[in-house]
Amino acid sequence: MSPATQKPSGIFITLEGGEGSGKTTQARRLCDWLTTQGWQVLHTREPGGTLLAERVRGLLLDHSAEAIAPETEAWLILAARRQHVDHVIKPALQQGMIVVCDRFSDSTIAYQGYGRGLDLRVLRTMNKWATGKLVPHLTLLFDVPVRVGLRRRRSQRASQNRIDREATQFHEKVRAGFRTLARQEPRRMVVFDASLPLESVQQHVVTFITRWFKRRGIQQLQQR
Ligand code: Z5A
Repeated sequence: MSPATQKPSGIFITLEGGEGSGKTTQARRLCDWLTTQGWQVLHTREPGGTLLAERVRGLLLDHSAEAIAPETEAWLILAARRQHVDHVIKPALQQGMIVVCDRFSDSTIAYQGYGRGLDLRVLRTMNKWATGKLVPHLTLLFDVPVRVGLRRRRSQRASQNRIDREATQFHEKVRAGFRTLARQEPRRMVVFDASLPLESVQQHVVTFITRWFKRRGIQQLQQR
């Protein structure tokens, strides 16, 4: 059986949001907190997470490369996802770990679908194919006004990657796309106000996750 068809037993949490929403910072802090709680945690990201997928990430974000068609962009991201799922995410879940992933399939719907205008139905089918139908147990969406996120991003980095450089209108569509997804799947996707100070956002995340675990009786898993 290929790794993508085995039933996983760990917990899969993804973090999503637009540029400068703070999800990378929150992912790191969440992993640290989960580790102090005694969990075995894998922190990973998309595009990326394997040697091959990180190379694809480099191609995708390089603004000096040739122009990339939206369809090419989608195929590259999905190819990287399959590698990541098969070689990193599913094996970790099968070991009972908590996998915390910075971006996953919702980013494809938000960026390539709502942002670039590719057909959402086609992207959903491709996502299923790339993930072997793996869906996160929980997705934390960090929502921040585009101008705030872009300002944070610019103050953080001297150079901008290919997708950062898109017009504000593109980032607005991506944000609206994420918010639509959260409305469509409220049980899986939880929205956090990422314009709050960093420490407050982190506190909201920890409080939410603690309750989420409790509701599912997940603290028992920790004893295993
Ligand atoms: N992409 C796609 O198109 N389709 C897909 O399917 C997937 C991805 C999976 C990855 O690039 C790109 O790939 C991404 C979408 C596309 N677009 N771009 N660009 P990336 O990893 O370089 O970019 P990113 O994912 O957008 O995020 P990032 O650099 O990791 O930023 P972030 O996670 O949103 O924020 P951060 O690094 O945690 O914080 C940014 C700064 O803000 C930093 O200085 C923090 O200290 C500060 N910060 C964070 N939170 C706060 C609060 N609450 N207040 C004040 N300041 C804060």
